[in-house]
Amino acid sequence: MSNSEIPTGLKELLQGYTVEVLRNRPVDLVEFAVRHFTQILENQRNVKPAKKNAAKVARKGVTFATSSDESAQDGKEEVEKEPVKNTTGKYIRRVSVCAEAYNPDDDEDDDTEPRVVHPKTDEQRHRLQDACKDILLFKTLEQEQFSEVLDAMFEVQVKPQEHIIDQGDDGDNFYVIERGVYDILVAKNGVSMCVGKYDNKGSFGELALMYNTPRAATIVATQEGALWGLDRATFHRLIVKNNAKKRRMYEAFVECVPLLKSLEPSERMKIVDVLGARCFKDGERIITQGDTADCFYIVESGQVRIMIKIKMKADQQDNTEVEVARCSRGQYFGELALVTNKPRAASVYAIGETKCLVIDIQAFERLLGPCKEIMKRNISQYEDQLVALFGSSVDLKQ
Ligand code: 1OR
Ligand code: 1OR
Repeated sequence: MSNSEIPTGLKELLQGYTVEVLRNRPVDLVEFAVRHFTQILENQRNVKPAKKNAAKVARKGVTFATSSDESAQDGKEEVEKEPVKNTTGKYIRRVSVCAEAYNPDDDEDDDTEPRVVHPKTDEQRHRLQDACKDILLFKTLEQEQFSEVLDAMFEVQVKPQEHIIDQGDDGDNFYVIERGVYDILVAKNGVSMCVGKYDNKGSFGELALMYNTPRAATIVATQEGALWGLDRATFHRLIVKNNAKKRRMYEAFVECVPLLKSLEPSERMKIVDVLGARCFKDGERIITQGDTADCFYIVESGQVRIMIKIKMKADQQDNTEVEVARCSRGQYFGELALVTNKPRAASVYAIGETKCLVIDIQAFERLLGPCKEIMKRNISQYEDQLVALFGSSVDLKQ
């Protein structure tokens, strides 16, 4: 039947696409297909002479360009102008930088770049190590890479009301907070809103460097403070390269996490880019009831026990911790305090050696919005479950 005949060239076209997919491992297959076939079309039509970077753009595949950056969607790429330092040491805006397709596997010439080292006193190094010990982006680095990161970091003193980052600017540095409180402001339709804050810990400024996009928010110090900066080139060489490894390691796992099923593959990969992995020993406390919350967890291996402090009315015995639930591979915990904006409602302990993926509150807000309905539905069952477990003779003790 002529209708079902395979058109000439179809097999080769699909094979070519498949080969490119296997080589580049793009997150978004459809977007990658559009780029791939557009490139073939352009080559066939020979519309314009091949641009120096055209092949590279097509090869890179995945793009996380923001919608404001139309040139990236056109597939254009401009030569990046190096940032220029002004007198205060802050990089001023480069003339024009387009968001380029992002592929953390792309090694470029990173290995030939000179290592940046900012010498530090023992006291400085001590403070730096302390500030960096819980930074999620550093949690999956090998020891050697982590040392290089520490070597490259430099101290920044901050004055009240100082803008560390301005939304829309090009990215210069990534920052780790040693101390100080910093407001996160996001402007939409000309109106700037405070959407959160960093309180003496955490890090910011990774997005523009990871995806080569304009700064997504403004960060303002509300008081005197201190930061540690990491330059763009070193961030690329160590963190972005490590993200390629992270993607390979966690791609299959995050696909199987029921909570994340409703997300697009590219959204799941953005979660992988910013998550950290933490290992806990048997019995180690991961969350303490009553604490302020700053992150969210997914169990990768092992198990956790959720314990609630209750006051039994019958015998007035205080502080009894009771197990109310367990989570194992693929399940999450620590969402309740983030969703309700309240202290941690339970303590969580590792059962055996346990590994969890950790996402900070800002990334949780930014990337897990679409999953919040599912979480809220499950949260509404917590109270019911408590009553079912213990009857009405218990009070939740904060
Ligand atoms: P950057 O390089 O884009 C601004 O520079 C930084 O602010 C950004 O990296 C993040 O590290 C940090 N949306 C976007 N960026 C945020 C957000 C955020 N919060 C912190 N940053 N949202 C707020 C979530 C509480 C979403 C707002 C809609
Ligand atoms: P969090 O941020 O409050 C403790 O930190 C976490 O334990 C909590 O988020 C949930 O993810 C998890 N009550 C309270 N927290 C629970 C419960 C729970 N189950 C799991 N978590 N239950 C009833 C008591 C009100 C569940 C009983 C099955």
